[in-house]
Amino acid sequence: SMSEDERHRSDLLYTLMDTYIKNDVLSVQESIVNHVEYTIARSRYHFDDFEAYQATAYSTRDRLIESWNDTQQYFHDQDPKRVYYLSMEFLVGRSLLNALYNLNLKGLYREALEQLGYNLEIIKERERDAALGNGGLGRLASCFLDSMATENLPAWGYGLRYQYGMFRQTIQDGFQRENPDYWLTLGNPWEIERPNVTYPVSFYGHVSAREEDGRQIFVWNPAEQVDAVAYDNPIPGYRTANTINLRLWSAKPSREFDLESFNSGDYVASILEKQNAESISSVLYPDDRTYKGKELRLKQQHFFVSATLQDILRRYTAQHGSLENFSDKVALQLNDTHPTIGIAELMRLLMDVYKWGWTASWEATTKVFSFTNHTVLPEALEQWPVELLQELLPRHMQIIYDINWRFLQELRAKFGNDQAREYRMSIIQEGDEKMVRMAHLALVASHTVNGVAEIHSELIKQTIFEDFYEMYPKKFQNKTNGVTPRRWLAFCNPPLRNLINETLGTDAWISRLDLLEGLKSHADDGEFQSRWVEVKQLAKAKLAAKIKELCGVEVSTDALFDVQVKRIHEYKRQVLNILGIIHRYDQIRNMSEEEKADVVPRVCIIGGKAAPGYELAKRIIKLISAVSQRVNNDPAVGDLLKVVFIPDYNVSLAEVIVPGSELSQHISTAGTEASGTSNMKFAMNGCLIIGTMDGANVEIAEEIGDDNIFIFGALAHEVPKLRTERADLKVDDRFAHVVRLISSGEFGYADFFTPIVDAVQGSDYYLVANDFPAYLRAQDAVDRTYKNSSIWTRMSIMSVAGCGKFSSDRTIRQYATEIWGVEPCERPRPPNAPEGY
Ligand code: B1H
Ligand code: IMP
Repeated sequence: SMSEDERHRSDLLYTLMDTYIKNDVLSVQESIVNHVEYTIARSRYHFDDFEAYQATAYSTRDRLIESWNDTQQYFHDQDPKRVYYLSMEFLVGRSLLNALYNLNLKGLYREALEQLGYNLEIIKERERDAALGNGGLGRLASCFLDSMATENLPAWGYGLRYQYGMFRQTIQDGFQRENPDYWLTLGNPWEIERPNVTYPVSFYGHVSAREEDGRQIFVWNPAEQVDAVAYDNPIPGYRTANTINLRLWSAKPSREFDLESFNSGDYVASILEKQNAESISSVLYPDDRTYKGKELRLKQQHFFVSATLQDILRRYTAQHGSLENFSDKVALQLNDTHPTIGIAELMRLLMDVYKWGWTASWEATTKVFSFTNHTVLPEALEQWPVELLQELLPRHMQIIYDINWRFLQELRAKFGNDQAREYRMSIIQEGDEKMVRMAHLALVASHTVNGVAEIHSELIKQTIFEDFYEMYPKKFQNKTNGVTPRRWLAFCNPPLRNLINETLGTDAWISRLDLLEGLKSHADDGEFQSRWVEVKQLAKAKLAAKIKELCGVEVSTDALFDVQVKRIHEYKRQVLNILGIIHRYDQIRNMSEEEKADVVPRVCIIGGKAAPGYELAKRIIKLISAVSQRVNNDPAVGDLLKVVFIPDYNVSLAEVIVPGSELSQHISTAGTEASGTSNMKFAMNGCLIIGTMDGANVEIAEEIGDDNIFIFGALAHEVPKLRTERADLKVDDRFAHVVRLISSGEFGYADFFTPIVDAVQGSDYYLVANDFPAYLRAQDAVDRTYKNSSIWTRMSIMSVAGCGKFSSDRTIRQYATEIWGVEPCERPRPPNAPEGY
């Protein structure tokens, strides 16, 4: 029953928009050239590769916006239960090729650009990585977004729009230098600023109480207010019409100016002080897995969750008229404890703003939150001083005390009067400096807690969360991590993708990774094997060129490419790797020419960032550099061994390194690496793994078969005892010898390396000495196997064939059904959408 005018308007809009952007070469060219001229304001007759990249990105973004708008409209109309993934980190990497591939437009754009005189493969390199994360935890969040979009879940990600992402690492003289990553300087075509989506976020001040209708009402009178502005980043699913949203918050001076400071006379000083607000979202903390009690970090956390929850509540009430049924229709996932202050913030919003009582608020809060733990390392567990919380967020501190009081009541009801237990489990840690244990708050208020690999999920029940497991056994789950097979196989390794497509006769495996199993029956086929080897050689050549470009070292693609790339941390044991390399070097230089003829040549590739304040990790980088200097310039070694440290390891480098690797090292002390996700990426690309029985390695071995992986070392349950006995360990002679080479100055800088030497000779917390002989044995097995190309290649094929489980699509489906209770909501393809859209 539209009026005539309405129908006319609707017809007009339909004609204007019904086209969607046309999928023919000329239309794509038109769109790109239009953006050159009208968006970036360059001449269509002269634009360079970077400008071509920008215009192509804007053209792609137009399509994303169409799909984003229609998907959000569809979610609104269908009104399914929604899930929000709350994470302080999203390690996005580059977006151009990912978007074009997911939209199935890569070929079209390549052709359109080619006729204009540009090469897509070249211009895509001009995109800067969005590095809004540290490592595995942040990249996992980005893989999850890709899978949530692909699985058509009504989901959004929420995070912070840091102006400085993960620092850029350079190596000077073998030492790490940190350079700021001001990634937004040249603009970011992928984001849509929403100046009208803005929320005030408050800090400091005091709480007052008053009676209202016989109830106590608390009022927080904050002393500082900052605005959060939304930036939307469209996340397209793979070959679906759904595009979901990653909403990132940026801090801006509050629009409300507070009269007091402005009337105090110094206008300019007041403006400058307001400008400080922007610092809240300016920089990503680069401390991976170590908690530092920085006030600004807590401000970031509160800023992030407060804006997010206000946004979610606003959207909900706008659609439903009230908050009724809120907790049936919304799931909130906490990525580690970093957003845990959101529990107190939701309680505050429900009670103080929406005027709900405690019971209703608590019921809703505990129904919506679930929590993922990513580490058992004690130094990573977040604890905020009560004093700091009290000052920064007085109302939240009050709520946390109330939550704790009720929790302790529950504890007494269940276990009677058990002081020791209360002391251990309380959300407040007593002592000289009282602390709020964020993990305990998350555990009490979440309906589910999960670990990120089987072994890790078992360990948290036995160690850090033992008491909570006893109290709430049903809350505990496992969700083994996964990675998106789009970015990490299909898009980063086209030759392998094509070979798999041809062999399986379909590309359906790209969204149903279990289908890779079909490769098993080809594992022994000689002809297939030689094509497999060819594919790997292509990727090795690309990696070799990268190494030449970044390190200036010429490496032979006939050598075995052996890789360890990840954050530098003692628990990941880059030291075990480098000691093994020194041992190999020492052997080679003492060999006769005859013996040398038998050596499998190796290129040892190491990369990763050390947290700027982590001294020992920085010394490890210097040690690797020093060893590589020595080895690469020793004529007695030649091509038999090369050692390179690749600077500034990041997502887009990983996309070159992972396909080009043949052996990758995941050698953490058993029980320390919660999961690892690069292990999955390497295995998926036919790279064999040398690793310990830790994290997801355990499940990878199970899936691909333990004869297809090189496993060594102490087991997690043996580690505690080995630590107590470490002082009495009779260390292997070869271990003593290589350590002596370092301390005697063989690689220079003997004094500088002393803390490394002391760490492995002293308490050796990560049991490097214990695992050294087993590690060398495993490396021998690697060499022996590599000599038999057919066996090696078979193992490589079996690795890929067994990787089905490690798709983040599987992980996300499990979260959806076993934790969130959300279902797919697939937007139907528009009837007038062009072919392949
Ligand atoms: C992981 C972190 C982490 N675990 C604190 N914990 C951080 C902790 O900035 N912070 O304060 C940043 C990161 N990251 C990793 O998560 C695990 O070590 C990996 O084993 C795991 O694969 C990954 C994803 O689950
Ligand atoms: P893992 O710790 O080896 O499992 O690596 C996790 C993932 O984090 C890698 O596969 C990369 O995608 C990503 N990553 C990006 N930059 C870094 C970094 O500097 N250190 C570690 N991981 C990184």
